[in-house]
Parts: sequence; C-alpha cells; structure tokens
Amino acid sequence: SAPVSVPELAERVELLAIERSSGVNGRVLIVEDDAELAEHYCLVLSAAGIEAKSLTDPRRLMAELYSFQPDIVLMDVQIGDYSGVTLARLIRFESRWLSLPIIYLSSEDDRDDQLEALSKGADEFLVKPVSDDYLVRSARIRCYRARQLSDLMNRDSLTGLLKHSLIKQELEKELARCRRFGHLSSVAMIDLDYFKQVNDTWGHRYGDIVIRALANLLRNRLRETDMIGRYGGEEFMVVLPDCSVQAAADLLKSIGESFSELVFAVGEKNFQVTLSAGIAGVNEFPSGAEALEAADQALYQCKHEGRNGVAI
Ligand code: GH3
Ligand code: MG
Ligand code: MG
Ligand code: MG
Ligand code: MG
Repeated sequence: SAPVSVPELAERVELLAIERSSGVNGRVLIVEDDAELAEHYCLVLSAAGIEAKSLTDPRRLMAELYSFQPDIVLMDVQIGDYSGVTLARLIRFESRWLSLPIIYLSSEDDRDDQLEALSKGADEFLVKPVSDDYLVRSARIRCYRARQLSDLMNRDSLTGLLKHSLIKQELEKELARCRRFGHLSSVAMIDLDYFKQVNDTWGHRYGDIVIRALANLLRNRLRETDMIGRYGGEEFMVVLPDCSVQAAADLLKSIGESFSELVFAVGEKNFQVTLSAGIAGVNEFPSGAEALEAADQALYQCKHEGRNGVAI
C-alpha cells in the first residue's frame, strides 16, 4: 500500500481520537451576509454531523453566542455594513468569549489585512473559496480542540462537573430565565456525611472514588437540562430548571437512597456513605446568591437533624 505522510497520519490519529471522544462533533456559528453561501456552509457541516447555524444579521451576534453556545465562530470579513474585525473586538470585550476561536472566511489574502484582524481578536483565516471537505475537516478539528480547552477551564478534573464559579453563574442565569418565562426552579446543595471519616479510615484514594460515584449518579439520575457542579471538596450544587421545591426534594431523597445503597469495596471489606441535601426555590429570592444561602441553611438543618436526608 502507498506510504502515508506524517501529517496525514497525524490527521488520521487526531480524527480517530475525535470520533471516539463523543457523538458530538461540535457546534459552529457562521456569520455571513451572503445568505446562499451561509446556507451552503450550514448544509455541508450538518451533513457531517456538525451542528451549524448561520447568522446574517450581525446585530444578533451576542444574543446568538449566548443561546447557541458555539465551539467556534466562522466569520465573514465584511457582513453588510459591519466589519468582521469590529465584531471580533466586540466578542472579545466579554471575558467568557476570550477563548472562543474566531476564524475568518475571507477572499482577501492580503497579509497586512490578516495581521490587522488577528490583532483585533481573530484567531485564523480560511481563504475563500473553501472546499466542502476542507471546511468539514478543519471545523471538526477546531471544535474538538475548543472543547478540550473549555472543559479544562470550566470542568472539575476529578468529576467532570462544572466548577464552582460556573455553576454559580448557571444559577444566576436560571433565576433570570424564571423571571422571563415564569416557571419555578430549584437549587440543591448536597454534602457527603462524615466524609472526613471515610478519608481517615479508607484513604483519600477511596474518598475520591466516592466523590466520582456521586457525580456519576447525579449525571445519570438528573435531567439533561439540570446543571450539576462540584461546589467544593465533597459539596455538590445542582440547579433544577422547571422543578418545584417539593419535586426537587422527592428527587433528591430518592437519589440519596440510591447513593446510600452503593457498596464500596476495599479488599475484603466494604463501606457505605450517605449524603445530606438542602433545597431552596430559586424564584423565592432576589438573587441566586440568596437562594443558595437558603439551600445551604436547609443543608445545615439536615446535618443538625442527623444527616442522611433532605431538608427544604
Ligand atoms: P459532615 O457530615 O458534617 O459533612 O462531616 P464531614 O466529615 O463530611 O465534613 P468536613 O467538612 O469536616 O470534612 C469534609 C472532608 O472532605 C474533609 C476533606 O478532607 C474531604 N475532602 C474534600 N475534598 C476532597 C477530595 O477531593 N477528595 C477526598 N478524598 N476528600 C476530600
Ligand atoms: Mg462575503
Ligand atoms: Mg460579506
Ligand atoms: Mg462539607
Ligand atoms: Mg460533609
């Protein structure tokens, strides 16, 4: 068979890793005023399993970033009256979009113009016309890299759950959504019981296994739309959209029971762990921080009443 070049081999290995990583191939926002071209890019990417959305009106850019949460942005250099360079600057004004890859689709290959755009926040250029195959393969690789980086920044490495600052932001956003759409949502604080003893008796390695087990249980039992964070060491925070306090308490009670039934084996010996949870209604407070405070107080009450339970 024909020899394979090193770059080709590298790309194959990369693509293999990407395919194994998950079923999701990424999410691409296309900012392009040529509606026909935008539609074409969307179709090509969608056919390759990449979620793609086009935006022809740049005034909706920031709103679209928030709602669509793309892994990368493919941007035309000139969108109607707007310069893509200006739009990149606008995106970079917000710290949460600092690491979002912005890739220009440009028919310009003037190096000075490209450098000017890079200095304003763009990351790279694809020179038009871009072949369908090249568009798909480069989008896939860039989405994968972007996800790796954002996971590193936003997710806790032991559990894969959202980090402290992120889950708190999600709570504030959920409060805003409650006000906008009028649904009731809940927030739960969960804390493992007597966890210091687990570490002291079985060692930190087993302590970590317990923390991971609870993270997996929460992922399995909660809804796709629920948000789960590792608030601190053995403390977890869950935001449950469109879920009343009573429904949340019933759910957490059931999850707590399942958790208490897990048997952790250390050689010939076994141990079990319980959890306590405090719940509060997000809508009942003027801020997410205050709702969280209430959930924390309920948790404290639960601990006070003997642990292994749920309090409102
Ligand atoms: P309570 O029922 O009142 O919550 O008692 P507790 O022992 O769980 O509470 P305490 O806050 O005294 O102890 C929490 C322990 O969790 C102490 C700390 O060593 C342990 N811990 C925190 N983060 C981790 C972690 O990432 N891995 C492991 N193995 N242990 C952790
Ligand atoms: Mg154009
Ligand atoms: Mg244009
Ligand atoms: Mg604790
Ligand atoms: Mg504890």
